[in-house]
Amino acid sequence: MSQMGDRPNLPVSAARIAQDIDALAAITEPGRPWTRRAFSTLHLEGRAWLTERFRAAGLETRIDASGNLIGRRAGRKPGSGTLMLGSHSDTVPDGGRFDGIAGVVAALEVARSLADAGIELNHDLEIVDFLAEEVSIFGVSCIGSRGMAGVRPPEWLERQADGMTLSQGLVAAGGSENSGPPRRNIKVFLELHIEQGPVLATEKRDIGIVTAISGIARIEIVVEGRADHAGTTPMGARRDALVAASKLVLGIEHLATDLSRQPRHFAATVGEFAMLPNAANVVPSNVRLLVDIRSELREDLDTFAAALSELCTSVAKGDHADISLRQISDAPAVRMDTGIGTMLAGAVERLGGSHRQLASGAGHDAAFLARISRAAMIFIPCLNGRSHAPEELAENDDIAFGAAVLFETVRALDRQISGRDV
Ligand code: HGY
Ligand code: MN
Ligand code: MN
Repeated sequence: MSQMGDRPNLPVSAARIAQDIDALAAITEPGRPWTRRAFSTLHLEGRAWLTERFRAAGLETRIDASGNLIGRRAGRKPGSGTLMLGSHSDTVPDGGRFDGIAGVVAALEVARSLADAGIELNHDLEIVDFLAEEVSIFGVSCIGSRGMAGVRPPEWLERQADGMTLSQGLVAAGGSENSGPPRRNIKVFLELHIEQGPVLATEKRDIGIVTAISGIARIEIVVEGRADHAGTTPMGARRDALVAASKLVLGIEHLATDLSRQPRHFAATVGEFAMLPNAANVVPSNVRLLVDIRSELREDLDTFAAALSELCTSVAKGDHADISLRQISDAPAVRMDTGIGTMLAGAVERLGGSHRQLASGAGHDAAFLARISRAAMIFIPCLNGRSHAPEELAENDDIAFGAAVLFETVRALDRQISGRDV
């Protein structure tokens, strides 16, 4: 964790970063710190606040067709292409103040600090708050960044939640159902994010240089049993959907624990679970589970998916349940740009910090930006590696140090990348 006292003055303002983090954290569902879900009025309120801060930094603001908030400053050499920095400001329910938000605020601080220093880049600069990076009410994630990359599945537009379709949600967020062609001419995308794991904090490193972002697949499982009277139905004559689903949950945990023992990242979680009719005196008739699967290697995901299908077949037979599986999303693992990773490491060293490489078990918008530009990420430590929980905590000095690394790297990239680079 950075000891700011023993370092040169950073080219960014830690105080401004702290103000922005606190101001956004105040925009949350009361009594549910911190909850600012995509497609909610609170998210729109947070967006309005960010828009004002982007404009105060001298950025032109717009919402693109995919619902992303973009602040732009034209470069000195038109046609040189865009250097883009950003992350997301939506949260999981009862989540943290820093997941995504630290990256948006750090990116904004880079834009402010460049202006303060009178530095005019050759390239256009864009600061982005991506729409719905977290698994949203529509059950899918990275909606804005997939749209920008031109890979948002068209069938997602009809997904329903809270009385609206995703298409309507996009329009309400200022976008449109037609995301348009993939963005072109983004030369580099950089994202700062909290690690959401324990490595940097344990090793007392300032920065993680992300090597790869795990693949993420999500599979919906529906278990159909039969509603019956809880008092009169003999135990041997039931088709209890909850008992069958519970065997699936334990089997999934067992399969994933086995696969996680290999020297590469693997995890699987049943994070959504709904049962019907959910009444004390009725044998459960239906359970819906959403399985979230993370793998650094495609073959591990395929191994897990095959074993999951066998597990469902055997539980269906043993528990007289009908079990159906449906793949909801399947994003492959993505490697980050090694050349830019080296530049980021150089910036850390020039600023007197320590760094190490690590893969990301968490998904990020950078995984989709990597399809249309060179992409790289840095992690900053978070307390005890906790995230997606109110206990999530990143030190402001660590965010500021990460913002300074981005500031130095943007300047180096601007000098290094000429118009002819791809
Ligand atoms: O779920 C994730 O990996 C990310 O935090 N959205
Ligand atoms: Mn995030
Ligand atoms: Mn998250």
